[in-house]
Formats: sequence, structure tokens, C-alpha cells
Amino acid sequence: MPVTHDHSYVEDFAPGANVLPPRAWLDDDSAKLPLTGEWSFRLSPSVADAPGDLKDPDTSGWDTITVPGHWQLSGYGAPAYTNVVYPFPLEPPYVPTDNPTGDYVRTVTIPADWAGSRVVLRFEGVDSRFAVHVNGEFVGWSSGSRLPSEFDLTDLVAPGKEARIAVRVHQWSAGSYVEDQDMWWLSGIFREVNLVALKPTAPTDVFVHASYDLGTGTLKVDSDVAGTVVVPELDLEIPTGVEVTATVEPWSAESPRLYDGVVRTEGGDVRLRIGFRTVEIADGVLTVNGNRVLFNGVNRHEFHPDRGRALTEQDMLDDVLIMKRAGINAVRTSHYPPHPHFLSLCDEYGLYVIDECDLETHGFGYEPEPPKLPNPVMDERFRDDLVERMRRMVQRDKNHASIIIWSLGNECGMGDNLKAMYDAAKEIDSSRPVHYERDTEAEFVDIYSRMYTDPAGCAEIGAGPELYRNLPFILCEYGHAMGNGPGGLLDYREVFDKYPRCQGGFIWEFIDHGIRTTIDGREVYAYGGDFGETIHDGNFVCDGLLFPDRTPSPGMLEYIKVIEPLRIVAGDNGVSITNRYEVLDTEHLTFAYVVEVEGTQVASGELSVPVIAPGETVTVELPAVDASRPETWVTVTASLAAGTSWAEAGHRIAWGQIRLDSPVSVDLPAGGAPADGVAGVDGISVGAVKNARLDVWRAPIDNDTNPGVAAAWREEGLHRVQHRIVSQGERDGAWEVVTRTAPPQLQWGLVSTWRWTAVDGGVVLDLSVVPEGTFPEVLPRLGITFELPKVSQVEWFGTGPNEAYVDTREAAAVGRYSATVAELQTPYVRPQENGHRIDTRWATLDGLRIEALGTLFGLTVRDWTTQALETATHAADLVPGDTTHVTLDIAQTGVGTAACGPALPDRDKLKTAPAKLSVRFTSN
Ligand code: IPT
Repeated sequence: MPVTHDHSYVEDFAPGANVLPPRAWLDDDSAKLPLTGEWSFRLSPSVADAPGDLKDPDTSGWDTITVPGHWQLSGYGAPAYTNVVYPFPLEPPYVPTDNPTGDYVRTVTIPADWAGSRVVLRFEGVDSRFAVHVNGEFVGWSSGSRLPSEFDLTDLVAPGKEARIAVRVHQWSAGSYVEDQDMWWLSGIFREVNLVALKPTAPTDVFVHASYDLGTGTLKVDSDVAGTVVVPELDLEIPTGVEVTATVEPWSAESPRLYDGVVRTEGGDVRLRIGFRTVEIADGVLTVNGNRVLFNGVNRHEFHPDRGRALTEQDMLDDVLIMKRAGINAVRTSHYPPHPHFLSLCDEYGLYVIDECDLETHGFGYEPEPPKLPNPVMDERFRDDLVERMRRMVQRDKNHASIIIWSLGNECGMGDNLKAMYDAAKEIDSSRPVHYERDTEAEFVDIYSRMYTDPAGCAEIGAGPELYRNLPFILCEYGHAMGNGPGGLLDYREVFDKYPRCQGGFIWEFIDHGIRTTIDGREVYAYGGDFGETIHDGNFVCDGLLFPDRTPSPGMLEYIKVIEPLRIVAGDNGVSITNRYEVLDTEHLTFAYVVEVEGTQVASGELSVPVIAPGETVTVELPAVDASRPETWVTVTASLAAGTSWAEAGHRIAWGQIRLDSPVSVDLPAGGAPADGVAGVDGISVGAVKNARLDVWRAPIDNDTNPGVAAAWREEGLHRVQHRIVSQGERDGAWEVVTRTAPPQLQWGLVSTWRWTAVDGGVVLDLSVVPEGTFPEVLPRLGITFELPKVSQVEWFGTGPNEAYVDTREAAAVGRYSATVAELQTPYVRPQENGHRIDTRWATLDGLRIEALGTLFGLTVRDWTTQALETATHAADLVPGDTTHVTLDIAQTGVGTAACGPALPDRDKLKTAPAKLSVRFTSN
């Protein structure tokens, strides 16, 4: 079929054509006809193939598709993931001719009572560029995937008559050059579409200005159609455009006080939810209502494993509730404005928002020099589009109390277009500061921002008011949560606590973007490459605190503990409790204590704690307990006294654990007769223990792989060591086996002496390991591994209930726990080392009891080998066999965040050195 359609708009630098000026998202009385649901749909593989029949398409042979949605998740084409790189050649504004193009057609009847109103067709989000035809006429086109677009159809439709709407959506466009965010490329009409009737007598744009100062709120509501502003709770009734003051309670993330208001006009009402709050920057500190804000934030992409970025309101609520329950107080909407409903939820439940524009051009590089192409933010041809994107976001979102900062976008380098965006934002709204991280010298931004700086680097900024114009400093991204991690979060918190200017940060990122699909008959969460992409970035798309199904990963539990609003630690003669809230005292909390001896509860009760004001610390005496028994621990918990909109009464807000006894070192048992049948490295027979060997390898975690740590370990041969029995025989009352563990070809080794001593009901192993030769400086782990016939239940006394490593142990409490082997595994989307429980005192694995004598061990139990874990590409690849594999670590290297961030600090590395382990094996 000949192409009669003009597609030149696909490669146009402009933001759109015939699009109405941007305005605020309003809860108003305008009649709406939702166009969600089924549309006729046809996908053409390229623009060249897209039929030229849009004026009057015959849709009889077409499929149907559900709007909102992505066509790649509705059975057409496939998702593709890249982080920085563009999946098409860089030659703006051109895009490949093989440009999947989806046609959506739907017929609606314009309600008869819309006569006299302007009829507007509103799209909340279409990826990436689209043209609209109505009743055979070309209406216009727009771009900016995560921004709304409106078209005036008044002259093309008639009330009471049918209107045929045809929307042609292109996967790639000139707009794709500025939408290079780290996420799946997913196309289509993925947010709602509405037909709206705008009465000439009703407002179409309203701007609420509501500030707060020392008990007084100042309110002014501008409206394009004059009316009366009514706030019943404040007894206010004032004309639009007039400023008034009243005694109010302020809005903040912790106390999200909203006042219902309404703008009354002849043509209808606009409902308002007014939050009085003032954002200010003075002396290097950003304040809300005069209080320093500490951002305990996350970067949130919109994601659902089945729906992609087409979220339901329930998905959005789920995210908000998860955040509130976790103590998260801030969201950066990386890297585009979210669905407007999400922002309304942030107003209502209380979350500070950095609203970020739909902009990233990472693949061009930050400062490209000729002959490289300029980055679009330096390229004048993109300016109108970029400035318009900023205006569209600020106009849409300006009435949300939760938004306290605008952000220009992410990872574009520097260029004049950014300054123009900054100016455009300020022209509309001067009340909010503007953020942009790549303004690395703080030339024009209002907040100094970095990503992935190490704690020492943050401290340097904190200690140097002369740096970066003494602007408030945030980490817009840190604590990269890919796979097992992030480790070392406490180090950041200490810096944020010490320097007022260091105002916290936003973990990268909230959720893993694994797409639920089936590979080889097994359900998996797919990542880059799983859909046959020729260019992709693998599992870098799975770097969230939540797994794709929104269950928390251990990283989330760790973050919850690190940011908790109370600090509960040992104090002089009791427990010291610090209130770290911004505005709340502790009146809404109840305190309780539990005393346990070796994990068994011996006392519990309520703890009477005086009301603690923000920033204050109290020390409370603990009830008298007999602290003579080993492993006597008291756990103090603060919980919600009453239910809130986001959690039930009893929800845990903070906790702390204090050891009451003084740990004593345990005497190692004296030697006895040799254990029967102990055969050293080839398999000892303590009960059913088989194949005890020294273990130095872990299935590399993402934080080992990406910075090349794992590659260096492989160079040292750590992944393929061999074992040799050097000698064995009875010696000094024990069966002594000397082994040497070493990799092929290399000359270093670990010489281990295994002394097995029979004791009542079992055997004691005293292991000592001595490195020799030019050994690697750091080991992934050092311990022993052995096999058992399939174990069903594991009980242990140590840290838990979740996995804990040397740098991710804040959320782990000392206690007695029980789990199946399956429950001990953490299902990272790409399998890797997991499930370690640091500082285990003893464990029982069905009939076998293992007890630490002296140094505690790290416990790992799995139904597959480390090698199986290492070679699996998705969690579903791991299938239990008949054998359970147990590792007792003397120590293990920490996990860190090096997949994107600073290298693991030396402190958390396991340095190769002589080491010892003593454990008793008995039948349970
Ligand atoms: C940083 C990006 O801003 C973010 O979108 C994401 O890609 C993250 O990295 C990695 O997951 S950019 C990085 C080069 C510091």
C-alpha cells in the first residue's frame, strides 16, 4: 500500500503541533468520558509500512488492545532494556525506519449535553510520539512520553454524534533522544485517555499558593476563571487571586495535614487539597516550615512486572504504603514525572517529592567534544522541546504540597538548554528549589547534588561551607540496591547526622524491573537480553530494594533499620532513645521490652518512656534482670500506639538490642580419643557429614561482578581451588588431617590443620588455616563447606531472621530462629551469593547440631552447590537435589554497593591471614 501519510513529525525537533498550553491537573466538575478499555489496534513493523489510511481506517480485521498499556506487554513486539546506550544510531533527529508503529482506533459518542463546551482530548502519557486524527481530520501530534497532551476537538466533533478517534503511536522519534532513561523501552498509550468538556465559565487552570510561617498559613489561589475560594475548616471564603492568612497546622511528610478547599465558579467547582508549607534554603540547609529535612529517600520508577509503567491506582497506593511503613520519607521520581495520582497520594500520606522532568540523554556522554555530536542539552534544536517539557511538568504538578523540589532531569551533562529549563520553572513557580545533579560545579542549581559519592566524599562537602556555594547537599542516588546489597548504609547515616548540610539521599532504586515471563517452561523475572535484544544491559535493570513482585529484599529491611526515626541503643544504666523525627514527638508510640536468654524469652513488658521531642534523647532504666546467664539480650521496640492511614496499631517503628551479660570466651575442650571414621578431606563421617572442605569462593554478587572484583578473584584461581591431603594420623589425642588448598597453576595455597576430637555424642573440629606463598590479599570467604542428606528444617541461634553480612547486619537481631532450607534462600532475580547468617552461635540441621566454640561462624545452607548458584541465570534455574550444602564461614567479605558506587571499604574486606574455627558437631 502506498504511503500517503506524512510522517515527518516523527523526526521533528518540536515538542508537538496543535497541542493546547499546559495547565494544572485538576479535580474539577468538567464532564469526562474515559477512553480506557478496548481500542482497535494494528501494529506495523516500520513507519514505511504503516498504512496511509488513518483518515478512514477499516478496522474490521484489526485486533483489540487495552488502554492504558504497553503493546510489548500485550503481545506485540518485545520489551528491550538498555541503561546508558541508545538502541539506535545517534544521528538526531533521525530514527530507524524500522520504527514499530501502533494504530489505535476508537469510536465514541460525544454526549449531547456537551454543547457549548470545548471538547478536549487529553492523553496522560503516550510513549514515545503520536499523531491524532479525529473524524478523518489530522488534529495534531505530541511527544514527551511521561507528560500530558491535550488537543481541542471542538470544531471536529458534534455533541450527540459519533467521533472516530485514530491515534498513531511511534516507538521511536526525535523525542527518544531525550528519553534515554535506565529502563525498559516500552511503547504505547500507557496512561489514561479522556475526552473532557470544558465549560467557558469553569476554570481550566488553578494555582494554589499556600505557605506557612510560625502557626500562620498564607493562602492565595489563582484561577483563570475568577471565583470564590472556600476552605470550610478555616472559615475562609475569599475571591480567587486574593491573599489571606489564617491560623493553620502545617503540612510535612511526617504530618501531612491537608485542608479541603474548593474554587467555586459559575461553571463548576475545582476541589483542592491544600497543604500549607514553606520550603526555604538558608545557611546551606534546606528547611520545610523552618525544620531541617533529612531525606530518607528512594528513587522510584513506575514499574509492575506484568504492566510495565502502566500502573493501576492500587499499584501506586501499594508503593506509597510500602514506603510509609518503611519509614521512607522522600521520593525522587526518577527520571520522569509519575502518574498524577501518585502525587496526590504523596500529598495525602506524606512523602516529600523531587518531581523530575522527563529527560535523560546519558548515551551522548556528559561533555562530548567534536567530532562527537553535542549532547541534546547543548543542542539548540532541542531547546523548545526541553523547555516545554519542564513547563508541562511544573504546570501539571504545581498544586501538590508534597513536591518540594523540581528536577530538570537526569544524566545529561551540562548545556544551555538546562539553564533555560531552570528559568522556565522559576518563571512559573519561584517557591520551590530546582535540582539537577550534573550541574557539578553548582553554577545555577539551588541544591548541590551528587550520586554514589562515598561517605568520606560526602563528609568533605559537609565540612566545607566554601564548597559549591554552601548549597544544601543531597545524594540524588546512592546505595545502589542491585542484587545482594546495599552494604555500608550506616556509614552514610553517620555523615548525614553529623553535617547539617548533608541532607540525606535517595537509594537507587525502589524496585527491580524484572518482567514476569516464562523461559523454558519456568516462570522467571526477565531482564536485559531475555527478549533477544542485540544490545542490552543485562540485569542492571534489577537493582531495587523490592523484588519485582514488591516483596522486600534484605536491602529494604536493612534500609528500614538504618533510617528508623528513633535510635535505641545502650545508654548509661539503661536504654538511650533519640527522637530523629523532623516534627513528631513520640506520643504516638508505645515502647515494649523483651528479655531473652539464648533466644528464649524470660521477661517482657511495657517500657514507660517520657514523651521525647524531636532531636532529644532520653535514657530510660531497664527492668532489673538477672544478667549472669550467657547470651542475655533485651530488645526494646517502639510501635504505633494507634492505627494510621498507612499502618495498623502495633506497627514497628524502631527497635534496638542490648546485650546484658558480659560475653566470656569459651574454653576449647581437651583432646579425647580420635573420632571414629573421620577421613579428612575426602569425607568425614560425623553423623552424615560428607566432603568437608575448605571453602574460599562465593557465587559472585553483582557488586563483585560489575567492578571487576570477581574477575580479579578468578585470576587468583579462587573459583577453582583443589585440595590435597598432606598428612593424616593420630596426634596428641586427636585425628589430625593437614590439607593444602590451592588453585591450578598458581603457587600460593592455604594450609589447613583439621583436628578432630571425639567428645560426648560427637566430635569437635579445631581448624586452623595458614596462607602461604603470594596469596591473594582478599578472599570472598573463608570457611568450611560440607554436605548432608537433604535437610528439611534449620534452627539457629544467632543473627536473623534475614540474611546478614558484615556490612548489612543492622536489621539482624540476635535470636533463635527456624526456617526451611528453601526459606533461607533470597531469590535475587539473577542468582548470586545469598542467605548468609553472620555470627551464628549454634544451629541444628534436622538431626545434627553444630555449635561455635569461641569464634562465631557465618551459616549458609542451601539445596544446591555454589557452582549451581553461580551458573544459574534466573532464580527458577535453581532446583533442589538430594543433598544439602552447608557452609560455616570464619568470615566473608562484605557486599557493598560497588556495582554502581564506591569500592567496598577495606574495613569490610576479608584479608587473607591465619585464621581459626572451632565447632562441635553432635547428634541432636
Ligand atoms: C545512574 C543513573 O542515573 C540511574 O538512572 C541508573 O542508571 C544508575 O546509574 C545505575 O543503576 S548513572 C551512573 C553512571 C552513575
